Amino acid sequence: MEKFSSTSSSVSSFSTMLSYFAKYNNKRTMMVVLCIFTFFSLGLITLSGTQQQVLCRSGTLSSSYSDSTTSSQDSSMAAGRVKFIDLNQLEATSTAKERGEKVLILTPLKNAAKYLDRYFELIDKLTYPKHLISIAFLVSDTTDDTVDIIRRKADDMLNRSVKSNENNERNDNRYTERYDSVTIFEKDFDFDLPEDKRHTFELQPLRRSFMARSRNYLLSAALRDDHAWVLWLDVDLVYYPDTIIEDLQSVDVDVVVPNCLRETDDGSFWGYDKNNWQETDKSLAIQSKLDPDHVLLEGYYEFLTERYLMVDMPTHGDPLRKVPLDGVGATFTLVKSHVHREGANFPPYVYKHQVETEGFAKMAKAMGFGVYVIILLFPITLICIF
Ligand SMILES: Nc1nc2c(ncn2[C@@H]2O[C@H](COP(=O)(O)OP(=O)(O)O)[C@@H](O)[C@H]2O)c(=O)[nH]1
Ligand SMILES: [Mg+2]
Repeated sequence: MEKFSSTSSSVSSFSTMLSYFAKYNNKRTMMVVLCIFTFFSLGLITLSGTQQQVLCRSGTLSSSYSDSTTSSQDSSMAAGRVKFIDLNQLEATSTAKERGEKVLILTPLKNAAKYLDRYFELIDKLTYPKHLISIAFLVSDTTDDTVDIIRRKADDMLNRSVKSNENNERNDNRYTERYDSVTIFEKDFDFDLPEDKRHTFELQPLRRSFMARSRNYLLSAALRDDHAWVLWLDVDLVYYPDTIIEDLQSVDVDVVVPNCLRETDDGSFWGYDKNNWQETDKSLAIQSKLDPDHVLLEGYYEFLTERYLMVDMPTHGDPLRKVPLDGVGATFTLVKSHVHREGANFPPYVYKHQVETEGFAKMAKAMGFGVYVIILLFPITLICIF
């Protein structure tokens, strides 16, 4: 509005000048004034256009296909620029928070509307600085309002007001409550299993193979050059400690998972994630006789693997005691981003008798990375809906 009124006042003073010069019949001077005026008007119009574009962009949700299409159209109009990014500077360390290292939270979703309130509530309680957190979703084969709910939540998370510190100063990043980014990717695989068949033994390799494809899609679409950490987080958790990111980072290993429990009807807690395990001499002996395409699964009586499951490991001692693993789930899995960047992802094919998350652990180990669990039940414990 301000800009518009200043432009219109220039126009009116210009016509006053014109009539003045017309009155005194000075054609040459009129031409000079006309040129100067045209020059300044064009400058004003260009400037106002640029500012509007910047204003529109700040505070918008960086999600949806159409949003990104618009921005790529914009950038295709701009002149190309060479980018130089020194990935040697990208580190994931035990003092990530102090060093301002960015964390990318990745969650695959399918008809997840009923879990999203709690999911966002828990993330919002995390003590890791919000401006260092990006969240990305891959929504597949979904018929409920998952995407709309995320859009609404994300709008708040990206545009909420900035908290002031004690002296009412608002210019310090440490006081921002806004997240770095929230991105929703949608990709259907047309894979549909009836709810009562989802966990049947025979269908697990196929189901897990589709999960692997979803995770790889999400990872390759969302990982930016400034993300130092990747946190795989399932949507259906009901509790985890606020400091869990810092706690897991403090043990400073390539891949780390916390223990994961579920609460039973009588109020006691039981180990949940059977995908966290160590190989044993017996399990390796069994595998040596198996067809290479045979997929092993935990928690099914149909085939006993003889592995040492994390849910059966003793839960006492140092709160941050770490135990090496050979297989992991992805209920809550923190990965230094270089592990993924160097090529460890989720095999949708059979790799060393595993697919998806346990296959990822096997791949990471084969590449020489460390894979661990922090075993003590409290404070690093999750309680999952099952
Ligand atoms: N993209 C995608 N996500 C899925 C699919 N099935 C489950 N999920 C998501 O993957 C995560 C783990 O799924 P869940 O059903 O809890 O697996 P479980 O804990 O092994 O039984 C959750 O965040 C789900 O919303 C699927 O077919 N496609
Ligand atoms: Mg689950």
